[in-house]
Amino acid sequence: MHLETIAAISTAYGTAGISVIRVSGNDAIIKINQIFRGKDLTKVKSHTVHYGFIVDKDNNHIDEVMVTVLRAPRSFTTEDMVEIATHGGILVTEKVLKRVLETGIRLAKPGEYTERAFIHGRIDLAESEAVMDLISAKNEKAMQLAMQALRGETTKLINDLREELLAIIAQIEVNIDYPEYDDIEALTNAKIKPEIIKFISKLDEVLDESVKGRLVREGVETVIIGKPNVGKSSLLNALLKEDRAIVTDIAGTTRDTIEERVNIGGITLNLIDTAGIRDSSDYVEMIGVKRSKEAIKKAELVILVLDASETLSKEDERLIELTKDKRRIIVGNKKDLGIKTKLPNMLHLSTLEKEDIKRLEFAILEELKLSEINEDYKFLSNVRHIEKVEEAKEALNKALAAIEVGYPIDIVELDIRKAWELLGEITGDYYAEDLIDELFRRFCLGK
Ligand SMILES: Nc1nc2c(ncn2[C@@H]2O[C@H](COP(=O)(O)OP(=O)(O)OP(=O)(O)O)[C@@H](O)[C@H]2O)c(=O)[nH]1
Ligand SMILES: [Mg+2]
Repeated sequence: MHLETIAAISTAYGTAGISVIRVSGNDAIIKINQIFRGKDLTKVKSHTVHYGFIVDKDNNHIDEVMVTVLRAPRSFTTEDMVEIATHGGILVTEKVLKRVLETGIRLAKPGEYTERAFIHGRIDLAESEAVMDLISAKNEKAMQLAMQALRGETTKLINDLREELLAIIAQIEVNIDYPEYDDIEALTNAKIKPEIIKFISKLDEVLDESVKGRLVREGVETVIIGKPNVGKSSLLNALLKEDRAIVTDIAGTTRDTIEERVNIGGITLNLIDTAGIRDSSDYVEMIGVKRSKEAIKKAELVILVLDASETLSKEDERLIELTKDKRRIIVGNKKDLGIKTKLPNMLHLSTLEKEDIKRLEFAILEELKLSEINEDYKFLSNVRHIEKVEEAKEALNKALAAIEVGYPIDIVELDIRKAWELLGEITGDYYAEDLIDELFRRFCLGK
């Protein structure tokens, strides 16, 4: 397939030690050779680096550069590639790029290098998206997940699932050609139906596990709530390991929500400290309390702080009730003052004790069940992939419904095939042009 030769600045825009301009396509080496003074690049071996100068039309030096030559197919795009390392600096880099484009090379679109790797079959769609996920990973775990997908583990998971579905389809086909059962109903009810049910439960498993993937990528919305003065802000500071929120012994110190990101065992928590909740006549505090309640609604994890050195108050009980359906951790704070309140699952601690904070961090990971995330790769972290699995599940539920009402087997088969195709859209075995376009344009320029 012949595609135009493209170029773009692949390093971040700004002043830096060096910048890299990437060129890819059939004419990459010949064209860059025309504006390069140094060795004859058309003659050098692949994967070698060469010192020289990029020159303008009058042979004046624009910049002193190092040029890497990568010959097809051993490059990121599988095309001939040249990477020009210029002196960092916006002006110099742009001048060199302008000169590169003067040779007739076109400016690359965002994600076009990765798109080419996909078009040429070096990576599949799921792997391309993993490249993007890797670039935008905000924490260690998200990075690990993207790396796993990049190594092809998403592809393997999906291909295995598709294989199973294909086996079901094959059974139907065989039975249409060589009927083992006298009537269709016997076949669908005895064989196909239980297999679809089993397959749906497998998809459910993947979907359940995938929630973790999303939490890892996007961070976990975590809200700290409790009565005034129980030590919520102290807890926020302890988790952040800095004095972010104001702590005083005056009830009602925190009046508005405070948001901070904190990294726990490679997981990002979007931590929100709230105004203490109580019935109040203070207008400002009332608004704060309202926000706290909203924060609880949105939260994926609630840390409910109680003062364990006192007995439970009505407000405490209300908060316990209010958060009972949430993923939550109940903290019994101020244990150094003596413990008067004990509840099942209550984690007694003091915000002043480093060891206690470590125990809390561990409890958070346990609660999110994210501590063992690496062991088994049975989930997806990319939102588009998750949606496709959900759609496949819908199609299979339709197939089941069709069996229920006694539709002919070839009608049932249509829905099963649909599910098979939908799963194929994850790896790009099935795809629409505009999907590909849209996906790759989300990349950054030069990738
Ligand atoms: N003894 C003891 N005091 C604590 C502990 N944690 C916090 N405190 C104290 O409790 C008081 C209230 O702490 P804050 O962190 O401001 O409490 P808060 O829940 O954010 O209070 P509001 O913002 O008013 O709702 C401060 O005087 C803290 O020093 C602890 O573990 N033990
Ligand atoms: Mg506070």
